[in-house]
Amino acid sequence: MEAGKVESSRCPPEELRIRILSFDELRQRALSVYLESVAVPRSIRRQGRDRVRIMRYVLKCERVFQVVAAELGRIARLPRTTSMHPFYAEIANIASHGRFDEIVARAARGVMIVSKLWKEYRERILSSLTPAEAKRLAREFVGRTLSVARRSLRHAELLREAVKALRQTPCIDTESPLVIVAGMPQVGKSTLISRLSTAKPEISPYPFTTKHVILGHMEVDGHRIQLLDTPGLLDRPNSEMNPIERRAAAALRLLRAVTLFLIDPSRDSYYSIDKQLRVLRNVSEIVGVDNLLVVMNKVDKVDEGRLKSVEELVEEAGFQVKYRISALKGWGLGELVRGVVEELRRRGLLA
Ligand SMILES: Nc1nc2c(ncn2[C@@H]2O[C@H](COP(=O)(O)OP(=O)(O)OP(=O)(O)O)[C@@H](O)[C@H]2O)c(=O)[nH]1
Ligand SMILES: [Mg+2]
Repeated sequence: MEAGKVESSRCPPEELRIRILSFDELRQRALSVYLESVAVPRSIRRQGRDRVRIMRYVLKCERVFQVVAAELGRIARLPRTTSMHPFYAEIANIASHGRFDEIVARAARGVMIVSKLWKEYRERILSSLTPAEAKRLAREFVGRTLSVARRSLRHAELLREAVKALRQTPCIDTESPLVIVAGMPQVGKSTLISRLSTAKPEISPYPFTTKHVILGHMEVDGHRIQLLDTPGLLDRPNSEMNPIERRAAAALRLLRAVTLFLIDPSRDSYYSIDKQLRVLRNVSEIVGVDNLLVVMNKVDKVDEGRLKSVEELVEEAGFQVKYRISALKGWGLGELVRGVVEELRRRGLLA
């Protein structure tokens, strides 16, 4: 890929479909290949027993080198976040505490070092005068190679988390229209997504039920529209968010979309209206007030008086409730979908 060119595909890179071994797993593999018996070619066998024994150490060390270099090489070939779409780069960095590229680079350095070591020890073991000397050098080589592997895999755990998080992130086509559903935990985002789209996310009365962004599709007038369910957001700055909230914030910040902000107006809502309005303000700062539609959900639970008073509070905060819906009962969804399509058109995101 050219320098500075960003991956145009919006899927997590294919190369991420690898399993990353821990250092202990790699050491076990390396030691078990070292202990396996090796067949020495006939040409060497003619050179006498000592030569055969020396050659066995060369072949054993070669296998250890191959196992370690292959494993570090697989990591070293992972794409850097700089070549990923910014949304996927952010998902990788959230899980790896911003160290994804550093860990990949560390593995690449590890490959270089073990390759150099192998070149050096191969010569030295081959020139051993006795099998005892070859054995000592072989052990030294294995010890040094494993210590490079240990250093190279120091933060492999974080990389494993990042690969897992990326694999759990759906392919989002940014050339096609996208609608993001956001709001505090428990306002009914997943219920709405499951009503409107092909996605069937988990729904429960516990906050942070949704932990990753989830993509669904709906067909309207022959158009395929993507709907993205997001984890709930709390009222706090990005630096204090947990990784689950940060994934929602990343979607809002880095994907071009129309955002539906859901409010739960009920008296027993999980979070107060005050808190929900503070989060609304934060979200509007991220996506821009023009890219946001405020939607009142759960209207099946509240009387008209309560709805009016919550709407007034929303207005006092500088916003306007555009739609009243009940995702659970399916109320108001036709009007909401028509409004969303209109909004996508207005913003040039739909033909
Ligand atoms: N009465 C009523 N309950 C609803 C409505 N929509 C959602 N709920 C309930 O609210 C609870 C939370 O719903 P979810 O869809 O999981 O909410 P969420 O916003 O995705 O929650 P997180 O994933 O935790 O952020 C569930 O018990 C739903 O049944 C609605 O329109 N009316
Ligand atoms: Mg949810």
